[in-house]
Amino acid sequence: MRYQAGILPWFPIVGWLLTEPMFPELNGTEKKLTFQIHYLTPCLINTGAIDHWYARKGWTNEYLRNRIGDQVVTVASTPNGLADALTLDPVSGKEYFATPYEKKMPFNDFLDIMLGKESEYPHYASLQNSSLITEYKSLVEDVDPDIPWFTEALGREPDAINFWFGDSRSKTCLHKDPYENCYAVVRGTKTFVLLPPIEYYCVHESSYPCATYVLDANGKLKLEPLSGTMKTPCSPVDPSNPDLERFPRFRYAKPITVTVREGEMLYLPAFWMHQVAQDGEEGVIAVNYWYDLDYQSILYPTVSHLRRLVASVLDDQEDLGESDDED
Ligand SMILES: O=C(O)CCC(=O)C(=O)O
Repeated sequence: MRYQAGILPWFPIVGWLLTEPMFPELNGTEKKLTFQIHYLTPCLINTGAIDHWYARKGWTNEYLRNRIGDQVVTVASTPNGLADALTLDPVSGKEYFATPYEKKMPFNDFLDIMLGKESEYPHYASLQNSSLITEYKSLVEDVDPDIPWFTEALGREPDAINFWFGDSRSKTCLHKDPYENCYAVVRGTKTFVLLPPIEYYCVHESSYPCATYVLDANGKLKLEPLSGTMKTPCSPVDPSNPDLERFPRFRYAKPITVTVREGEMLYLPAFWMHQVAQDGEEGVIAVNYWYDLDYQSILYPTVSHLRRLVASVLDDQEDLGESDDED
């Protein structure tokens, strides 16, 4: 884990002081993990947590083709590889929160693209909504049904298990989720840029009208505004290359860059903002477990309050304070 911020290295010390009296029955590693969950800091687990998964060695291209090659899967496609992102429509000159074109294709054709076959647009198998259990259910036995120590610590089962397969042309824009996230990389490398919820002020979130990509008569992607939909809150900042003239509040942010390599897992607490890039010669495969947020805990009201405070000091952003959409 490479820290760009100065605050996180202190957390283990504070964590040790707090967990020592609180969890006397746990050993050192368990204490650290328990602290991470209770005190909401990300944690890179690089101690072979998923080495026992069949997927680690077994998900070769040949195996994937045999198992799911003929299956039709949903693949997200946008001209610039950014999905659910603030996008300038070149036709109207307006900015939209743009969702991707969802293409249905045999997994074999998608895999060919991941292995280098030319395609006009980036392709990313990033369906979510528990995609491992729906579209990729033939692979479900190859990973654990949950992360046992995490299930035990939270006292509940995962809400969703997602399968991700993409390449360096696709990137996930800065956003946050109301989920506790255990994110395991099976092939390639993912790079997360992280910001804690307290830095929400810095990311210039605003509400934008929605549009989605569709195919025009020539098979080209074009943006189609979605009429009658609510505006969607979204941050326009690229935290790995911020434009501080346009987004001056980002100068107060202390982004943390975490590289998650093959066989490693990132615990990403709920509401931490994250941008995700990826790199790998034969594409990048990951499986993640989303655990529902404990809405009874202090976290949800605290983050909502922070959001309202920020909205109240920025005169043009009252609607953000009213929004309950935490994505
Ligand atoms: O891997 C990605 O591209 C995005 C992952 C993500 O945003 C998440 O797990 O919440």
